[in-house]
Amino acid sequence: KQSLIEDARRERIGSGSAGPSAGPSRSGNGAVFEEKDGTVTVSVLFALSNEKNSGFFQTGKIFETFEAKLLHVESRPRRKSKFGGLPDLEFFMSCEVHRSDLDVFINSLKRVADDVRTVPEEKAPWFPRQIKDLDRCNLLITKFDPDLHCDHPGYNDSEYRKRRAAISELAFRYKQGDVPSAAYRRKVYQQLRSVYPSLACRQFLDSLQQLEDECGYGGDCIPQLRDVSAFLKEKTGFQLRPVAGLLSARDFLASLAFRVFQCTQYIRHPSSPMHSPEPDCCHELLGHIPMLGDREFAQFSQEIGLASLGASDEEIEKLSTLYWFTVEFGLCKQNGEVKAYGAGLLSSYGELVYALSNEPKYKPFNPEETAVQPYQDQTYQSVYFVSESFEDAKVKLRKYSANIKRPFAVRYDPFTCSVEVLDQP
Ligand code: HBI
Ligand code: NLE
Ligand code: FE
Repeated sequence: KQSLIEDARRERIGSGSAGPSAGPSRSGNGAVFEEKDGTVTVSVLFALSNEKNSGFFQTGKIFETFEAKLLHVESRPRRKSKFGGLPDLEFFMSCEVHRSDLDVFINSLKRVADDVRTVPEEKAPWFPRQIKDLDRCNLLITKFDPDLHCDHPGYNDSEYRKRRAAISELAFRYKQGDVPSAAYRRKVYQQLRSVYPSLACRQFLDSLQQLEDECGYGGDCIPQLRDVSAFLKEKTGFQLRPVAGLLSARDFLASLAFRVFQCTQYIRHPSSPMHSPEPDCCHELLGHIPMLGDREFAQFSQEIGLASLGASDEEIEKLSTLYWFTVEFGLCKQNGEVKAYGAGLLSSYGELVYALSNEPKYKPFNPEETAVQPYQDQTYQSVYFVSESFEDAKVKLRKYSANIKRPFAVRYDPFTCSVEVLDQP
């Protein structure tokens, strides 16, 4: 898991949108170093002209002389001002050197390479600052990929796999602001609809009614992402964007900070209509959309997203567990009865009925405890967390988020759809 995240970071360093002449995205001077038993980790950027071909070997010699231990190397062509000739190369190298050698090491490099700069270590993982940065939040998890897993119900169904590949393609090409239009199909609606009045929370039922009146829910066609997105935008400012499959928790949660919900568009295999371990359009449309049409719940969702920006991997793990037991599988009290508000329940007839039967174990929602509750995503949950109300869950989550350690605070500016980063003294 760690290595995927690392890959993504590298990918981002390599694909910085500023173009090939700009340095890696984390540029700037004034190095911050990690100190370990007399050695320091330093990331250094420099350029080598192709006219003096020996530059590469000379820098290599310097690394050798100072016994610099290489940790990471990247190169890329640098745009040239003059016409013709091979482009200069720009290098990014991280290495460990002896603390006492550092200044001489850098000065030696300056004699053989151009534009030598040291770059600070990252204080926190990269995160999106603007809504269009979500185009780079696209790290997919291959967990439920029907092409790769022979226990997926669609594995032996080549028609199904072809259709999913086509739908994925649309999501890969999507850029923030595009208007998507993949066709939906439907199956599960009537069966779930019949049990909602007794098992779903009030907010869900209100929203669903509006979606039936205004968005074609319950009709002959599966509603289009575009129409549902416009509906939500009006109700709570949430908008939808298509995604090809399961995203990394970090990228998925980051979108929520911008009131953007990443929606899968393929449908579950017809052999298992009443439960699917992976999200699909039934899950998004029936489980998530009605809840995101509720103002209080929309705010709750965005707050989880904001808390995730730049958080450590351990905190992301906890936040995604919280998300799991609230947004996906949450129960809440209403007029003395327990009702479902979690999307994973509201889109699975099988689990919805199970969760509100006498069988499963209930625990009161309490973020510290909920965040570390182990869970699995293959079949029904063995425990559900019940909150007193949404308001109560929101207040508790806010208190929990305030305790997450980050070297900065974030604030969402709805006018520019951007996150402001406020450095903490
Ligand atoms: N990706 N597309 C998609 N949909 C999800 O619901 C989703 C995801 N990635 C991660 C994830 N959910 C869970 O880890 C949450 O608990 C964050
Ligand atoms: N189990 C849910 C369903 O069948 O709709 C999907 C859960 C996705 C996390
Ligand atoms: Fe979901």
